Amino acid sequence: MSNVDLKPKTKAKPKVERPKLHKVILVNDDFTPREFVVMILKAEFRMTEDQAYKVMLTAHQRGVCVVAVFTKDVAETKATRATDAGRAKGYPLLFTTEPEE
Ligand code: TYC
Repeated sequence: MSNVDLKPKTKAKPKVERPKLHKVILVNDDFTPREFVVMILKAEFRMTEDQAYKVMLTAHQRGVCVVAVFTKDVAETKATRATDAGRAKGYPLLFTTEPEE
């Protein structure tokens, strides 16, 4: 029993970095109707009427509002889809993305 192996049977995993999340940002403009912005927020970002209205109003009053954070790919896809939905109606509605600090 003097030669019992007391070494741990599992190896410590080296820590890996979590991928950076990216913010989707709603930008205000003077032309897109409020109700249209709310509709897009509900459809593309699965928000409730109340959540969508608050985000729309914040962008309207302050110029921009963070909508949500996602992995880079998802953030860019959603921002593009939401922006394109506005363009399809002739509105200058804009969603941008930026990495979180
Ligand atoms: N400012 C727009 C209006 O008064 C509404 C609006 C809000 C548009 C937020 C874009 O990101 C936006 N009709």
